[in-house]
Formats: sequence, structure tokens, C-alpha cells
Amino acid sequence: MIIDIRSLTRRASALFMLGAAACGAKEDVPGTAGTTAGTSPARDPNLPFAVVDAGLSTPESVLWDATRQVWYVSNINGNPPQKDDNGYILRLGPDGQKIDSLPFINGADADVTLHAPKGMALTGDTLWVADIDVLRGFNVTSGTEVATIDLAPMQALFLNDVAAGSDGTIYITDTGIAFGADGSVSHPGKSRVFAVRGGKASEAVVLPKESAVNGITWDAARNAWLLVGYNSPNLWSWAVGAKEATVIGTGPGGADGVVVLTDGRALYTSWADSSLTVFANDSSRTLRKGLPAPADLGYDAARNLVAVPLFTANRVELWSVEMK
Ligand SMILES: [Ca+2]
Ligand SMILES: [Ca+2]
Repeated sequence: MIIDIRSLTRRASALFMLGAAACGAKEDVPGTAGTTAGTSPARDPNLPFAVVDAGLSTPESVLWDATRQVWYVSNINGNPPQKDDNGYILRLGPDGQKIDSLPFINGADADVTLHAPKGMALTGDTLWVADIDVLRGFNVTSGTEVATIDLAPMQALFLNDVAAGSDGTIYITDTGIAFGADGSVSHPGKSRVFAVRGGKASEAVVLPKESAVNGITWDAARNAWLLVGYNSPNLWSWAVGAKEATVIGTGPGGADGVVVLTDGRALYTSWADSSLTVFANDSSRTLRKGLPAPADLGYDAARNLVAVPLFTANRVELWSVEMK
């Protein structure tokens, strides 16, 4: 199924309205990440491992930090493209428990600029965050902003996912969409991937414009980056230095985040059918449905746990993933 720009527009308009509502309820926002245990002690695989349903506002992305044993959750808090300086990043414990009484990194703080944080990646002690048209680096211990890479001069429009290469190069997708004052979505920009190396940005690869490229993750088996698009059913593989990305398969479309599991399968979220979908042996298969507006998932490989932010429900669900 191909998701055309009209359905993207309808969905994004709904998101816009939700975002506007979230803005109106700004005073209710951060601070109180609460957790509801899924099932304990015997975990039922048909129930979430844990549900975090407090302290979140338009959560877009979750990242697992194996070194520090925390989940980072980026919260747009309002409209995805709006520079309102109220976005924030929460830390959660391994089982989703609350860590911070106030957000770890908070645009509302005078010394922090953060509008609408989306994808994240770690290199050393720096947490990289996509923020509309800027890539920001924060010290992962203090939360201080340590790097600001402005991609606006390269016409970045909607930076989305972030991933770190083994050589420290940061890769950022640009979905290329723009929002009108009435919440309508247009697609004036390229669908592409930027690379940031030594503080300098370049355009790494351009995908078909209609793809609205979104998630990116390293695919060791192919020795290449795996990419999924919000507005296309295709999955792509792109080897660093290659001129183009190659279609390696299809799925339900509406894809947001993607990770590669320890067994080599790719796992990605789909807004099109509210699913977690696995991709292996050149084909996609639904793993789990009933996850509305599932955005950019995080993955704890040691426990085979994924954390899925449900964008419109202001909730993060942790799910166990059965290995092959
Ligand atoms: Ca915001
Ligand atoms: Ca995303």
C-alpha cells in the first residue's frame, strides 16, 4: 500500500491539532514520569513489559543507553516543526521507572534551546538530538549543550532520526516536509541523509523525494545503513559512499523508527497499520498490532526489549521481542 501525501497530510493535520492542544496544556506538562508495571513477576508476552504514561508530551523517540542503563525519551511538546523552545528529554530507568523529577534536558530552562526534539544517538558522552533544522549535542551527564550544528543553511526542513557510525560520524535523516499555518503539510524539501563529521555537515545521500525518509539504523549484515520512509512502503539500504540507496523490500508504509535485532532481523514501526513489523529474508511481517502512532523505537539488545513511543497517546510502551 502506498501512502500518498494526502493521507500524510490528514494524519499530520491531526497531529498538528493534537500538538496545538498540547501547547494549550503546557502548564500540565513535564516532571512526573509515572510507570505502570506490565505483568510481574511472570511476564506475559502478550502484555507490555511496562507502560510509561506520565510526564510525556508528544514523545517522538526513545534511545537505550547500555552504559548508563537509562532510556532517553525525546518529547516534542507541541507541534513537530514549531520553534517554541519547550521540548524536553526525560530519562527512564531500565524498567521505565521515573529518574528525574524535572526533565533531564529542558528547552524551558533559560540556558537550553530545544524546540521539538526527535531522533537521538550517542557518541561517547555526547547525546545528539535532531531539533527541526539543527543537530544539538548535549553532555550526557550534565545535560549541557556542547555542540550546535545548524543545518538550516543546507535547507534542512524536518530533521528526524539520528544514528552514529562506528567512526563517530553522525547521520541525520531529513524528511523534507513543511507545515502551513493551518496545519497542512507540504513536501518542499528533499528526502535525504546528512552526515556530520568533525562538526561539519554534508549531504550524504538523497532518496526519492516522495519517500519522506524517516528512520535510520546500522545494518551489520549488509555493512550499510537501513532506512525507512514515512510516505513509502519501501525499505532502503545505503552503503557509505554509494551514490544512491537501494530498495531492499517493502512493508505497510508509514514507517518511523527502525532497529536491527540481535538475530539480524530489522524491526520497525508503522503508522499505517499501528504495528511493529519485522523485516527478514526480503519480506515484512507484522509482529504486533494495536500500537497507535508508533514513532521512533529504542532497543535494549541485552534484554531484547523495545521501547515504543506512542506519539499521540503520550505514552511509551516497553515490549519484549522474541528472538528467532
Ligand atoms: Ca515543542
Ligand atoms: Ca522519526
